Amino acid sequence: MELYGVYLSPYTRRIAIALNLLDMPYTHNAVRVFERPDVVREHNPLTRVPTLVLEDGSALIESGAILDEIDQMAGPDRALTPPSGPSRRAVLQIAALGVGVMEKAQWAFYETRFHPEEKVHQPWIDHNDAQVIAGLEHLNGLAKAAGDGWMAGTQAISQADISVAVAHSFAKKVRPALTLNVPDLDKFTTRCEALPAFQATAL
Ligand SMILES: N[C@@H](CCC(=O)N[C@@H](CS)C(=O)NCC(=O)O)C(=O)O
Repeated sequence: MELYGVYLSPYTRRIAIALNLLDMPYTHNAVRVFERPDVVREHNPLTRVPTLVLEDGSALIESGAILDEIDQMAGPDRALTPPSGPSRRAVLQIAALGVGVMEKAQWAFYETRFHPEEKVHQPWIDHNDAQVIAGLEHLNGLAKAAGDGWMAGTQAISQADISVAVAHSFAKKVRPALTLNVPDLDKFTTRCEALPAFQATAL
């Protein structure tokens, strides 16, 4: 398998960490999609990462759909999102909060990255930043409730934990000026980032 995209992309990073946790070997193609769109377009008509190219040459796109397929390959006992029941809902909903934080931090970041100064709309940046802060504060409460356990109450690390920690680290990286008061989430993310599966994808 070949995973396209840099680890600064939180969507790419959550795929890489899932593959690492499941001991599924892959080659990492750290292509910068805005610099080499041709490399990505060859496999993904949308020219976006993550794109995961399988051994048979077929390409998977969209991180949620890719993770679903990875879980299918791993089987129900190892899947990072439980196949059914209340814990599946909990994992998916917490992971969705993480993905929402990723998107909002990305949009605030893109506003200055891709617009000339005179076209940057500060109220839109503020709108997204406020949602990043609200999302992370909510996740701080979940981290507090989880204590030394996992976010969705699972026995082992799940996709909820991966997506939350990746989102938090990404938000801190691309929105460094935000004032965040999330001590329990800080502790949780530090714990996740210390795991070998995360370390192998360091930002
Ligand atoms: N919803 C998509 C988001 C993917 C995404 O936004 N990727 C960014 C990099 S972080 C990208 O490829 N941007 C290039 C572009 O949109 O032109 C997913 O979860 O995979």
